[in-house]
Amino acid sequence: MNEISNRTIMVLLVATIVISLGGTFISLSAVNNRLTSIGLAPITGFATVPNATATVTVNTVASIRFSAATVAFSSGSVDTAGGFNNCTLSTIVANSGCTDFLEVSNGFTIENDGNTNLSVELRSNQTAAQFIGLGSALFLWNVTVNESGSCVNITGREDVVNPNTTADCGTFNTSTDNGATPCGAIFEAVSTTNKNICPRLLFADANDALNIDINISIPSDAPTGAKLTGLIVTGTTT
Ligand SMILES: [Ca+2]
Ligand SMILES: [Ca+2]
Repeated sequence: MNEISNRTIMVLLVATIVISLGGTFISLSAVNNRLTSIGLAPITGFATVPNATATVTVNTVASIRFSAATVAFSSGSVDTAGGFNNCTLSTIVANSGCTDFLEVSNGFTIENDGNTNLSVELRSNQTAAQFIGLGSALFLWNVTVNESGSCVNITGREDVVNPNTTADCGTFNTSTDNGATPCGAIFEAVSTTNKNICPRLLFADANDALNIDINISIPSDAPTGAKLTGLIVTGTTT
């Protein structure tokens, strides 16, 4: 004998209730007609069935935060005595052509701490020239997934952060990505207008974080002094 599906059970249950209520209505109508015909008030009250319900509505919260919000290379200078014209500071590879600056091995991390998937955009509040004070300076960024599978596109393909590293290219599947370029430049110049770095950053805590690494090149003739710049991330419900 075939098992009856849940769907079929539900349909039958609904049909049974409709028939039962219909029968009650017909019976009440007959009684009321009879009461009215003999000058009595019709039945207007209905028995109430006590019940209790508990309801909880979880509202959608779009929220994103920097879980690692500071990169500080401290102070230093270009190693001109060593023959370098530029000092390159990076959160991915060792500094190069520099003296005294700190090695920083972790960039920024952003995390989706709400309960809805987010499209993520990133911008810098300064260009390289504004940040370092010289047009030949470089200020570059790179985005990678901090937890595997954190960022997907609308069809669910993973590792679609942009710009990304060659490490992300290995999982690219040409058959499911409509021929789009799998990997951007490893580092690219920061943008002072919003750039989408992840079409859909997931919210479940195990897979909800992105890395933003930076690379700064300081020419030997850059003006001295403390330099400070900011990155602004925007998450939009998708
Ligand atoms: Ca996480
Ligand atoms: Ca989360």
